[in-house]
Amino acid sequence: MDRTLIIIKPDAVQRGLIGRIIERFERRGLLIAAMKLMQIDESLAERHYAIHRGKPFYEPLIRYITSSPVVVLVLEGNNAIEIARSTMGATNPSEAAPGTIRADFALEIGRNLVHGSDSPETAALEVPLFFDDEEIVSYQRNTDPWIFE
Ligand code: DAT
Ligand code: MG
Repeated sequence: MDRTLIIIKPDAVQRGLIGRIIERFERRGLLIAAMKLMQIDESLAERHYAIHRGKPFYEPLIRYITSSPVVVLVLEGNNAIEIARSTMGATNPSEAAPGTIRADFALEIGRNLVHGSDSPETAALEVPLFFDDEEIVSYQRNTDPWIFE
């Protein structure tokens, strides 16, 4: 089973889209292993987006992600990383495929509603930034055999 870190970003929280975004992941069958509402401070934002430091959009990105509370989740499932990213759509909502979260609810790259880890290596770095081990719950659902072959 793979794990991915999802952030429902400040614009999504402010716009009342938390439930509709979580529903997209939940209805595909991904398992919610951890979830909380929190405020990202500057130090956490800088660690999470360290790879983008120095890029022209870095400062606005840090301001955006720290501007209001977010909801963070750990999702689990076979290919959870790719599946979550395909559910989210392309980074720029104007290029995202219809039916994806970013295409259906967003217009601009700097207000793209949701973050998802982009590789197993990234997920392994990102998950511990947001969750302690004991916050991640390991469990099985009675529906799992109907979702995972
Ligand atoms: P993603 O969030 O799809 O993994 P990313 O890791 O390349 O995309 O970038 C992180 C965030 O930074 C992205 O969600 C929005 C912002 N961003 C990326 N490229 C950008 C650009 N060219 N102009 C403005 N913002 C950008
Ligand atoms: Mg990324």
